[in-house]
Amino acid sequence: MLVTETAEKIKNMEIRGAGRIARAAAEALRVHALSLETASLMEFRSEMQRGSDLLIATRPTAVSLPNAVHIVMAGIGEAETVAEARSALTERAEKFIASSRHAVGKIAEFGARHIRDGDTILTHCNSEAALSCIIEAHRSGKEIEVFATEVRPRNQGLITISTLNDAGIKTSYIVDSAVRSFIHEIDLVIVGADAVTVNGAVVNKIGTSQVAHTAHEARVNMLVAAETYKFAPRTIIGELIQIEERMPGEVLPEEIAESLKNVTIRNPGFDVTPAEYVDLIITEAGAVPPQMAYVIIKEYLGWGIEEFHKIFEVNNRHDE
Ligand code: RI2
Repeated sequence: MLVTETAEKIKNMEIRGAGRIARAAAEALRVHALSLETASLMEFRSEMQRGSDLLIATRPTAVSLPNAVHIVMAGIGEAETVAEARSALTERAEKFIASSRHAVGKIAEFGARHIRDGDTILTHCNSEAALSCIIEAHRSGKEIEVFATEVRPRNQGLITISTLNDAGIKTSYIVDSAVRSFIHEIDLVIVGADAVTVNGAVVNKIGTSQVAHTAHEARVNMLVAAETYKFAPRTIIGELIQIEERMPGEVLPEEIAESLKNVTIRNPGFDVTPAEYVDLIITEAGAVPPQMAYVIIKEYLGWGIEEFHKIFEVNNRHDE
């Protein structure tokens, strides 16, 4: 079953990157909807829900994942037959995947305009959206250079330098702790995002907030490239983004870790960069200051506070 396989691949990071996991989840739900053999709408609904829950549970931080699942699953809402539900779901999944790819293209176009000829850019982790801006600037003829971090412990920096190398962009590869040593050679920082909260804080790969703090201190601008489906609606009602803590084995080999009885290995995958360290968030809807996060959540994702009131009302009715 593709949903189980996809969930496993997202969990072990064979499929990774906030945008990619969102598209993979939408595709898994599409195939699942097509392959479910049942004439009962109730059974269809609950099987699709089971698949959705499985996908969402794989990685807790990237909000692109629940947002994609929610967008696709909303197709079941009005359906009166299995055939209607199936066709609405597949149509929504296809639309989401296409619009996600289109969004990255738009971000590339808008983001590249913020990169000047001669700029040296620093990026952290491996973000398709952030790299698309850099590659588009290079493609349009700007002479640019990039500094890319290693990104311990999973070393996503290796994917970044290989992509930049293939694009023919001059790149320096540095360890994460070398950012401050090189910040005076940097004109602009561009990173991606796993989630953007309603107050404009950016949740991204561990180390991003250190990069942002260093850039802020050195007065280097910081751009975040993030599709609108990376904004987190539930932060409107005070929910916090859960920071994924991954296995200690990613940091140290188990035999070493086990021999150090008094040592605990902590391995958070993400951190939070406050809005005041972010100059602009480049979305497919345009470049916006982080303070506009609520507008993006409401206008582009369709989640205003009214939506939550409606949900609360329905839940209260059920409780009575
Ligand atoms: P795009 C990644 O998470 C990184 O934190 C990256 O910055 C972010 O997703 C956004 O990536 P991970 O899956 O969607 O490597 O821009 O933990 O590709």
